[in-house]
Amino acid sequence: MAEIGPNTRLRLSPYYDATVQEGVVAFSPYNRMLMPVSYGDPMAEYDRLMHGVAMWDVAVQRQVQISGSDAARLTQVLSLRDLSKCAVNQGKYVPICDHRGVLINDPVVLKLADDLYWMSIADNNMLMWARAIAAERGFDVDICEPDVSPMAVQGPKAEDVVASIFGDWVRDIRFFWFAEAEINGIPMKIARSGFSKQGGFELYLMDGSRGVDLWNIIREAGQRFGIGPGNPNPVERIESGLLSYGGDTDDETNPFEVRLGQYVNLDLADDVVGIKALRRIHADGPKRHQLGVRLDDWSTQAGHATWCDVLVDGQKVGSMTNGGWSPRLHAVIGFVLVSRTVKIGDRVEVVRNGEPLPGTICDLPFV
Ligand code: THG
Repeated sequence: MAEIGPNTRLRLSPYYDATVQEGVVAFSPYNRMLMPVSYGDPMAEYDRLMHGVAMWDVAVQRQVQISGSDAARLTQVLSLRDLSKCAVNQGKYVPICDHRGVLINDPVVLKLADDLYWMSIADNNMLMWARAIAAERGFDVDICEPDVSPMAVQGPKAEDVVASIFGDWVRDIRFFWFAEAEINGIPMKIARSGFSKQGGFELYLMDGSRGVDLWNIIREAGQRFGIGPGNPNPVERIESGLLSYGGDTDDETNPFEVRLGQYVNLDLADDVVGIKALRRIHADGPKRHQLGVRLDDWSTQAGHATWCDVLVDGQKVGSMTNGGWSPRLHAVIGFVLVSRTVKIGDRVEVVRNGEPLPGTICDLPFV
């Protein structure tokens, strides 16, 4: 097998050796790191998430830490969602836009203290962005990427696994809230969150030298619940309607196009980056929208497809940004980003490997 590194531009996850031990067979680049995306048996990985419990190396979900007397101000200036009611130990899913109103990230923002925030980011350089905006505004903040590496434990049995290690108190953590925890001297935050709709927790490991130790503790405790490795599941998240920034968005996408309008507060102060552009876009009405597509040919069980042209009467109206076989719906399904003229129920063709495949536009989420 080819080796990776040593390389200062491609950082390794603290769970890397453990995932190799588990038999990882594919990675995807994300935030100058590698995210495991397959352990070689997609159906088993899907089943564990749906019916059991899976553990994911999501250390690529890096944290941008903002501290200092202007930390709350900067975090709000970067965020299109009102954070004034976000409590200490609470997280919020937040769209971040550039000055054009184009989505440039959709992190989970965690408030650790009145003057200390983490943005748990998707794949884009938000450290640089936060520093640039802070400097332009003259804010008194410190911004860094701390030694924090999330691991997700997801699925209907995730709570039992996490409670068996840390105690029953974790069952009381509310959705998107978090608490401090420790096991065998390994410091972390435990949040009820994760990139699936099957429930579970994210453990924000706060000591990168203990990654394999933490992996093994979860692995052993999860044994009797049938735990196994997995990753943010490419089909479950489509079935559930979860957006992948960069996967389903391009360099023109605004939050209203991709169903994030509910997280945008247009009455935020004018100094929020992108707010003025978003007010205009909202008034004019966005040009595209994200919907679902369900292909007719149920035998098309080919692998995952990305950014396929979507045609109506032979004319391109947008793209299927991501699609694949859904075991729950017994069909190939996908997200489409298409012109506003395309409506639910419309018949379209999705061009996959040069072949136009007929399908029907539908509402989201699929389930
Ligand atoms: N967890 C953490 N960091 C992350 C992700 C994560 N960083 C990268 C990426 N994922 C950020 N994007 C998302 C997208 C969706 C959700 C979380 C992060 C999510 N959405 C729920 C939904 O849409 O139903 C809940 C949103 C809400 O209503 O609050 O969970 O997964 N740490």
